Amino acid sequence: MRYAKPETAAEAAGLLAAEPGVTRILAGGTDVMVQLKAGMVEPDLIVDIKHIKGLRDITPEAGGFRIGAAVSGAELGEHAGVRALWPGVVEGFELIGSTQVQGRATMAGNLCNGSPAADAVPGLVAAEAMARIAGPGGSRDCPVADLPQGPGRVALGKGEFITSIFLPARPEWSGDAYLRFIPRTEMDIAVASAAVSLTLDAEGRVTAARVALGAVAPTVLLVGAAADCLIGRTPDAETLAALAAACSAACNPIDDKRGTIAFRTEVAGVLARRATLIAYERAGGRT
Ligand SMILES: Cc1cc2nc3c(=O)[nH]c(=O)nc-3n(C[C@@H](O)[C@@H](O)[C@H](O)COP(=O)(O)OP(=O)(O)OC[C@H]3O[C@@H](n4cnc5c(N)ncnc54)[C@H](O)[C@@H]3O)c2cc1C
Repeated sequence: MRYAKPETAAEAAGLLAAEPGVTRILAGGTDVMVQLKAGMVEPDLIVDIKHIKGLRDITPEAGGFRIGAAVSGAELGEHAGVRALWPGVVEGFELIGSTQVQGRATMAGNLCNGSPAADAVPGLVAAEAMARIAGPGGSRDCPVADLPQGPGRVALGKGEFITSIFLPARPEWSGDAYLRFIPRTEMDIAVASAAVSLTLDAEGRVTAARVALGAVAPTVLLVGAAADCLIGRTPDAETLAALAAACSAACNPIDDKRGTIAFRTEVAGVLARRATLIAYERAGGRT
């Protein structure tokens, strides 16, 4: 197993593209080191991206923020600007692991590990976040929502890796929120989760909405039918019941010791309803 510490994205992409064997990116290492130790993977080449210029930066851009792929949960959580603009994205990422894990784990790593239960991903999808991807052919931008392909699989080509994630600007009267259900209070994997991002008009009616669910299908689900229930309305009981039903209808979960299909399906709707109310309040709406 070889270890490389490139200083540019082009160098990293070149190394990854040229390696015929198994490659892994080392960002925070909170998944990859665990997998190595457990013998789940034995890469021929590990490419550490933490030394590439700019990958540890959080940069204001076009009213939003560009977050380098090596920025940790702790670094993001301490950034007042991102926290104020996208509190739901930050709270999803901050639920990951412990203080130690937060000091290392990255959002791009959480996304690229490909877990259907990854806590950072629903918030990013609800936020319409864009991933900037470097590869042997240069750089491209892709919606985060289009990357997950199934457990352990993401839509990245040979030699490609994420260099940053862009969280866009948002209009006045906007808010987002993320909630998950776990059987204990921390250090567990989501049994179901929901992220909601809303924009309101001056009367408190929803003008734009995105609802994303985690852990209830092979990939994160963007539930357009749930968002449609909110448009033009305030989150009254009838609207929230319709939203919860749309979320439950979209679920296609597994049945395992941590949650049955029926439980996950029900809880996804409950979480989406509750996250909607939090996002609504953060957007300045009054319930
Ligand atoms: C004790 C513990 C508790 C945890 N709790 C949770 C939890 O509650 N919720 C949760 O969602 N997760 C949890 N996790 C997993 C979480 O820490 C990881 O998913 C983390 O976010 C991955 O980021 P990383 O930077 O550590 O990735 P790494 O481990 O460095 O990499 C993970 C994978 O992503 C790939 N990768 C990394 N960065 C990139 C990139 N920029 N471009 C392309 N591919 C890339 C790597 O090749 C590798 O396959 C936990 C882990 C531990 C050890």
